[in-house]
Formats: sequence, C-alpha cells, structure tokens
Amino acid sequence: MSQPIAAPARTRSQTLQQRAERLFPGGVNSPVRAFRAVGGAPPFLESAEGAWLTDVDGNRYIDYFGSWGPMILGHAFPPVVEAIERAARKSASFGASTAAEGDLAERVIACYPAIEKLRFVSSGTEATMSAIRLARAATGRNVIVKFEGCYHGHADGLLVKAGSGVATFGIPGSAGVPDAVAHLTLALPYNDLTSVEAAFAAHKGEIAAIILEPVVGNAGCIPPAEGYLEGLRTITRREGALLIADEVMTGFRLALGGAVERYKMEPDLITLGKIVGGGLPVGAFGGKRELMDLLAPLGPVYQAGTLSGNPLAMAAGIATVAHLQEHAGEIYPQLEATAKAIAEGVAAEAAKTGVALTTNHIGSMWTWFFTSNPVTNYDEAAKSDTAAFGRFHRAMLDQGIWLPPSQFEAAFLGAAHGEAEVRATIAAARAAFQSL
Ligand code: KE4
Repeated sequence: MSQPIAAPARTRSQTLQQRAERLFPGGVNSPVRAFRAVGGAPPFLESAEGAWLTDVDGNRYIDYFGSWGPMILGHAFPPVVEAIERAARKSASFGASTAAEGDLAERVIACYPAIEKLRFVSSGTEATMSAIRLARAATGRNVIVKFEGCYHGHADGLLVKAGSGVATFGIPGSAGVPDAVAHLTLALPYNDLTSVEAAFAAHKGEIAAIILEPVVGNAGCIPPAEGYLEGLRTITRREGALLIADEVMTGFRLALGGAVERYKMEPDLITLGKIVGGGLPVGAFGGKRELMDLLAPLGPVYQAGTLSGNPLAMAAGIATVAHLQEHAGEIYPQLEATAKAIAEGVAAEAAKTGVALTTNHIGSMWTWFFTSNPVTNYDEAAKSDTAAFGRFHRAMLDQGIWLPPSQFEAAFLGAAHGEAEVRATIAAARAAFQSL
C-alpha cells in the first residue's frame, strides 16, 4: 500500500528562492541546481558536515551529490578547513607565484604519471577549453571529436549536439553557439568504435583530438565497454590525433589516478577539476612536456587566469590530495564497498516493488536509471522514465536523502558515508518506491 511521503517545512528556503529568482536567472548560479529536471523547489543549504547537509530550515539530508564530486572526504573535513584558514590569514590571493602551486602540482604528477607538466585554472570548463586549444595548436588541425552524453563544461565548441550522421559536423547544443563553431565538432555515440573509424575516414587529417569522459558521469554513470578506451587510443595514435581524458569528475574519484589509472589509459592530455581543489575552484590540464611547453609564455598558445593557482584553492587541494594519497589503501576500497551496498540495496528495493531500474555503478559513483534496459550510451539513458526519476527524487529528498537532481547525473558518496547512511538510504528508498 503506497504511503504518501510528507515534505518537511521549508519556509525559509521558499523565501530565499523568491529573492534568488529576482537576482539570478532561474534563481541559481548553475542551471542543474534549479531542480527543473525533477520538479519541486530546491532547499537552500546552510551548512554541511561529513555525509550530512543542513538546509536553512534545519532539515538534514544525506548528501549524494557531494558538490558534484569534490567532497570525497566529506564536508568540512578538518584538515581541509584548517588548511584554508591558515592560507586565508596570509591573504586570499596574490596573482604571483607561490610554493603551494608546486606542492599541489607535484602531488598531481605523482598520481598521474602521464602528466609531466600541468597548468592550474579555476574550473573544469577552463581546463577542457585550454586542452582543446593546445591540441589544435599541437596538431595544426581544427576538428574535435566528443561523445553524446559527455559534458566537458560550457565552452562554445563543446556545447554541440550530434549532426544528422556520425560523420556530419555537430549542431549547436545551445543558443549563442555559432554554426561555424559547432561545425568544428563531431558528436559521436559513446561506446561505439565504428562511428569513430567512420569519422576519421570522412575527415582524414582534420581531427585534432578526441575528448571524452573515460567513465561518463554526465549522462548518468556509463562505464566504457570492454576494449573501447584501448580502441580510441589505437585510432588516435594511427591518425595523429590527440586523446584527451576529461577526468574533471573521475579524477581522484575512481582511483588515486582516476580512470586513467583504473583503465591503464595513456592519454596525451588529462583535464582535472572538482576533487583536485577540495571544493574550492580549481581545474587543471596537463600532459607531456613537449605539448605543455607550447603554452605562453614559452610557446605560441595563449592561456591565462587571474586566480589560477589561488593560494586558498591550492591549500584545499593539497590537504585533500595529501589525505587521499596517505590513506588510498583504505579509502578507495571503503568508498567502493559503501557505494555498492547503497546502489545494490536500493536496486533490490525497486525489484521488490516491481519498479524497473537499471543500476550502473563503478567506484564511488553510480546511477539508477528508471528503465529495464541496459544503459551503455546516451540514447539508451534517454529512454529512462525521467518523470518517475523525478518522483523518486522528491520522495527521497522529503525523507532526508539528497540525490543529484537529474536522471542524467551520477550520484557520489564520500569517506564519511557509513553503515548508518546505507541503512537510512535503503529504508527511504523502500518507502519511496512504494509511494511512486
Ligand atoms: P566546471 O566548469 O563546472 O568546473 O567543470 C565542467 C566539467 C567538465 N568535465 C566534466 C566531466 C564535468 O562533469 C564538468 C562539470 N560537471 C557538472 C556536473 N555533472 C557540474 C555541475 C554544474 O554544472 O553545476
């Protein structure tokens, strides 16, 4: 018998939302936060600690979006907080070189041997945008290949949808993106090497690089098929194109060395973000010395940033990466076991109530797709019952479980999630499925 789930009082959030809608488009500073994909009004958050969020009305939630990935050690992790406090006392920003940049860079390189040199920026968008400019300069080619369902930030050339055929250039995925820019990007189906071969055959000598999320998170979680990543490396090497692993989401998440370590990838360039900044604005891109030395002031490729290498962000990144490096042996297995318990425990509740669910899970990221079919690419993910996901999301939120507010996002957990959170989440899912 389905029991309706009562929403807790959120009057202060509603007041803040009304003001926010007068100040920001949609009331938010990033679209997904508006909850348009799941319905309902987003609670405003006041604070968070460990695995738990507290909204401005005092309601508490177990956090499964983790600031979209960065909070792998949990919120307000003391070593990170103390590092930021110490740095802040010495000024928030210099716009000049500091030792901290080198300290974090050395840690990144220790985790990513494929990176000989890197550059810090302030977002994942800047990292991927800069990596693409570098790839075009290095190869003298203009065309970029991306994959449907992969999101790499909002640089014009990456907001592109697939054209009519796999070898036809993309069409703008957003207003304001000129056709001329979209026509330099090919958007292909993920997990399909045949389409990649066809694209290179149709655009011989024109493709500068392939950029991909090695494990897709932005269509919901979709792992690479057996042999797919290896196939991309073989094709790009043969065709003289670069392979860019966008690890903004998966970096330091799937392993200390991200998907590159987990799948033994050999990319030419790697982009990072999220976890590398410990929750503060940091992006990074890096690779072989001869590629990176094309960047100004050494080389002809211009790239810059007022707050690149910001001392507070470096401090948060160093504290986060240092802790992950020191405790990798226990943290990653624990993250994986907890995520597996939650992903599979909730899927079992769905099965008991006859709700069709496909669960994709890897490391400490997963997605419950509301479909009974396998999800190996974006088209299959798009067949999910997004309305049912919306109802599930609301039912979970009203029981204190905050899932990412879109069927096409991955859920994350951090080192502070434990047995109690697993039990509470599965119990809430049981009630949620019964209420759908
Ligand atoms: P940012 O510019 O948002 O820091 O990073 C862009 C980006 C690049 N590459 C990957 C693989 C990413 O996942 C992202 C950003 N991720 C989204 C959530 N899936 C950010 C959330 C948002 O847009 O508010």
